[in-house]
Amino acid sequence: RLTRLHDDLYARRHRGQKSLAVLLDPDNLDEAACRRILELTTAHAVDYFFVGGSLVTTQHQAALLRLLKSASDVPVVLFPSNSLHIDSQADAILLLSLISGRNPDFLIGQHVVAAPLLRDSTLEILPTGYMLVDTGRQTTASYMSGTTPLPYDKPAIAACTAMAGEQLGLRLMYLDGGSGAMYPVAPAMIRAVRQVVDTPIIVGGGINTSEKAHAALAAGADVIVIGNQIEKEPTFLSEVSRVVRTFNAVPSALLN
Ligand code: 1GP
Repeated sequence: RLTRLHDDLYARRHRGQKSLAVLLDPDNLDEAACRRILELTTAHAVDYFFVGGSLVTTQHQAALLRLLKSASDVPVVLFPSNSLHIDSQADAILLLSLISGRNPDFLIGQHVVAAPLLRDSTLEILPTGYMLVDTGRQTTASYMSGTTPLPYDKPAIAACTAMAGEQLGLRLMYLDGGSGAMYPVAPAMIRAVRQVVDTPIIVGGGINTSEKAHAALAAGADVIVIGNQIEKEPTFLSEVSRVVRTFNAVPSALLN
């Protein structure tokens, strides 16, 4: 089994190097929009493409993956909502266990169905503790998963949840306000999780300004994920990649 992306994420984490992931939702992007984003990524460092959505209603994912793999060297990571979205054209998969929720289907059920498919695929598996956070309105992810997100202002619950996830062997933690969240996960919550786990921390949902990107990274996020805002305004990519570069140019001790 490959561990290339896993090792890279941990090496970056230990160097204090921050990363940018662009989330591409096959439902929201046509080929032209995707090509436009790809053009911009050649000039502005993107570290990962995440592909997926909480509810995929079209059959565009395979074509999107084909396009990404043919036009770019950026690693492509599946961000699946269920076992139907496994596709070996990608490099890796976030094998999400929805540890903020209490729905057994998203803690282990989907994984049982996916296990033989993943065994026979070429995908690198990234076991990920996925935590949905309440950010002001019900998101597709929380509705579709039938789970209650973590309360926005309870960092201790998030910290204990992440700790439990790490103790169970999960290798990444993903704090997600959900796509198009009204506001992003609170820096206090990111900080609380940062203090208790050694895993790389991915943060996404509602990061639509440079300030919000900066706040998430300064609080301890290793990877920030941007979806909606780049779909709406692809040039946001240059702004946000500048923020990530600024972090990587300064010794991390001065920023965290
Ligand atoms: C959602 O973390 C991602 O799962 C990205 O969210 O689309 O709001 O950037 P946005």
